[in-house]
Amino acid sequence: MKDAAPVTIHLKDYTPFGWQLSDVHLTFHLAPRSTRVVSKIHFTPNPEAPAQDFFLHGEQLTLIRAAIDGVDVTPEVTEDGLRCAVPDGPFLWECEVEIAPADNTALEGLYMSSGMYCTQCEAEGFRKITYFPDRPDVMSVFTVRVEGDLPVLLSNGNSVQRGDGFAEWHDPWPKPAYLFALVAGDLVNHPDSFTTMNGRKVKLNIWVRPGDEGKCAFGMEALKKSMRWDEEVYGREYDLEVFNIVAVDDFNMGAMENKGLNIFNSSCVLASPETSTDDNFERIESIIAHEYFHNWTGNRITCRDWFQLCLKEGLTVFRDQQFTKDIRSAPVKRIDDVASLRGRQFPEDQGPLAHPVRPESFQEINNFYTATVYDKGAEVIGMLKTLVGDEAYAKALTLYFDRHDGDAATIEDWLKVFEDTTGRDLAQFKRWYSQAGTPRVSVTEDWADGTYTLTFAQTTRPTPGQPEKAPQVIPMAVGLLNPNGDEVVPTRVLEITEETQSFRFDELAARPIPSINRGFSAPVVLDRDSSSEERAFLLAHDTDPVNRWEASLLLGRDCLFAMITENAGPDVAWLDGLERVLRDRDLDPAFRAMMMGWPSQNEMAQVLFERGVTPDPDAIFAAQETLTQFKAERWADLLPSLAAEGTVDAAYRPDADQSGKRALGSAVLALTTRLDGGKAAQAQFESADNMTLQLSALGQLVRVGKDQDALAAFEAQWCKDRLVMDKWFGLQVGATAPDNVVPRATALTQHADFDWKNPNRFRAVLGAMAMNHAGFHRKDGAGYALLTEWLIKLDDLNPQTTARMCSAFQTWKRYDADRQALIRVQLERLRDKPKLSRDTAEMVARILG
Ligand code: 0A1
Ligand code: ZN
Repeated sequence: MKDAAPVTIHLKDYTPFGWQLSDVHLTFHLAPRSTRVVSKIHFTPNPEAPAQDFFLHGEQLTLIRAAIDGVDVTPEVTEDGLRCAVPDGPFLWECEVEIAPADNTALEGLYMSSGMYCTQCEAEGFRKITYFPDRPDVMSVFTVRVEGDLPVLLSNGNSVQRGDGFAEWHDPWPKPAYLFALVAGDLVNHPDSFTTMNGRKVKLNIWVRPGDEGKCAFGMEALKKSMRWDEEVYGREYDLEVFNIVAVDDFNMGAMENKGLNIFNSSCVLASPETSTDDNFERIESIIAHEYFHNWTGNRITCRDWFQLCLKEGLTVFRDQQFTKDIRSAPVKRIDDVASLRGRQFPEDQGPLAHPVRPESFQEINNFYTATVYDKGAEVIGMLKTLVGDEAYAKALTLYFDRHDGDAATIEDWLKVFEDTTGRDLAQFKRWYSQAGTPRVSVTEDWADGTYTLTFAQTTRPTPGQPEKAPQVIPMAVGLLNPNGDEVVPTRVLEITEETQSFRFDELAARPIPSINRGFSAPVVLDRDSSSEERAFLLAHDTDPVNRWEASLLLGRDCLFAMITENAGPDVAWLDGLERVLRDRDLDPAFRAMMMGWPSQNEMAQVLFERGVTPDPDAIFAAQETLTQFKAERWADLLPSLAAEGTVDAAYRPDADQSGKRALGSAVLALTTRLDGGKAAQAQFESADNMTLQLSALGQLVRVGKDQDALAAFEAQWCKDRLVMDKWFGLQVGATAPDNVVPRATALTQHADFDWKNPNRFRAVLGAMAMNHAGFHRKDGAGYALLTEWLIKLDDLNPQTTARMCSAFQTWKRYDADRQALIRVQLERLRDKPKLSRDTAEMVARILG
């Protein structure tokens, strides 16, 4: 906690650290409130650094002793570190500190979760473990001795020695402190092994609390698939004798790629058919892959400073997306990723929290683990690959790994390997890293004498700190269809570089229908006045699955818009087009399930706002309800056969095939429930033998308010399973009618099992409330007040999770003056809280603007 004025750190101020660290030796004497950490580090002057004071980061540490070359010294200790006079040449630094992991509720540094010791050091948590140059460009070889009376004692790298009450680990790969990890506790192991492409046998372990060992098999298979995939697709081999994964219950994020010792939020690794949904399985698979892929993109090549975060995160997300496409359905995964980008990143990029993929300043780096850095960062890499082609991409990546292995690199280094392999000048492309905001591309067309011309005009609106924007390189994938629905010009990538630019297609027999931004080749907002006939045509004929889905989405938006603003009825032409898609048994059930979705309430609020109409959350909700009811009635005859297609008789498998079918089944159940008042849902709930079916049925019962018995039965069945109970807490707030949201969330915060210090449980209730659009934005402001009350409470204990959840308010300027006033009161109440954390203070200040 800081009372002093916030310090802003700038990318332009980067200077290297004055010393290099040849080796780091750490000894931990574990005790819940008095852990002693002894460090021995050899420092050598860094010839490339300017002269500077010797400063080591350190926070919330009690210094016991410090010595240089064996002689005790008395450094000047401040709130954020220590300064000390040091010799001109190399020297040995020795230091002992005391810390209290049991009192560490921020879950950063060394802390305790369900009786076990664990660490989280990214981004700047190592400084809460000992005094150290805690910055990613300071890399060193670590040897760690852990002493404690616990059965399992783990750290990074390879095991060197194990004895009674101690273990020693050595990691031969130089790494920054943020990749350090230690775990100690009473854990059980799910072991396996993997033989690498060069025939080296690697031990694999997933460590969990006793009782959870039955939930590791899926994660282990996902790990092995990831290891093989990275060898086959990127030529990357694993580089230690052992790869450990540990599941912990209290964790701020999803998981962490510590070298050789990945630590996971238990919700992101533990899975079983009875307790996890198909979506959980897919997410776990991709997170395991993500963390594993970091071993090369993040660990072997790390970031020079935290401004370069997208260097490892954008690339690793891109790689995990590729992996999921390869092992599941590529079109379905792409549509999922596009939907999530639009749902999470676009609001960020178009609101007060907008920042470049590579930010230029921050106060608290933890606030920049964002959808922009991760997901837009991945889109930028996808565009680069589209522009240079697959072969050049592969060559550039090989050069990247060869040239920068062992480096703390920058975005400049990354782009240079592409420039060197392709001869392209990427100066303009680099704007994707430096300019915030979603580019808007408007399209006009012209048709004369067999020549069809598309003209694109791009603009990006001002974002905080960036009033002016320059044109970006936009790879726009376009295909043309003739009026019969045949593809007359297959997908071609048009490279837009100017503010306004035209592209001609000659010798066409008839005026074509364009399919633009195929595969969502660029993360832009497309502005095009197309008729609903044309959209219906693309919905029926487009060969690009993303644009087929998009066509339906746009029709859905217009339909809801007219229903909300003009009291119009549902668009029957759209629904008939959709029905034809749903009836097409040649189409993947997962794709059809996606086509049954439509713009979320949150997305509709944005659409209304963009079109100059102040969104009324109740009206949006009401229109969605009317539309759902209408669909259910209109498709009543179709639903039974779709339900049959969505039924799986074989034993449960969480693969793409079965989960696609179940997704269709669950989309159908949502409509059936409108017709039978919940009968089918109740039957499914009672007979379900897996969590996917059980939870989708429970969701429908909650939706129609027939949930009392089912919720009680579910609680009785699962009260001992923390992760399943998170679903129980979340669903009854997330799926209920708007009026119930705040009363239910309030009641649940008083439930005996509402362990609010656990981030998963806190998010289950308050995150679900903030995501229930009409419930959160109720007119009297009770949703805003409840969230703020809890954020104020959590901030003292866990600033990181508090700050992340502030983004629930990021879209506040969309709403009417009354709601804005109510939100402002809450934001100011949060801002004025005594001892507000630096994390939350920065978020609130940015949102208030
Ligand atoms: N690097 C991890 C995510 C992560 C980031 C920060 C954390 O604590 C502040 C924890 C995890 C990843 O990308 O998976
Ligand atoms: Zn990551």
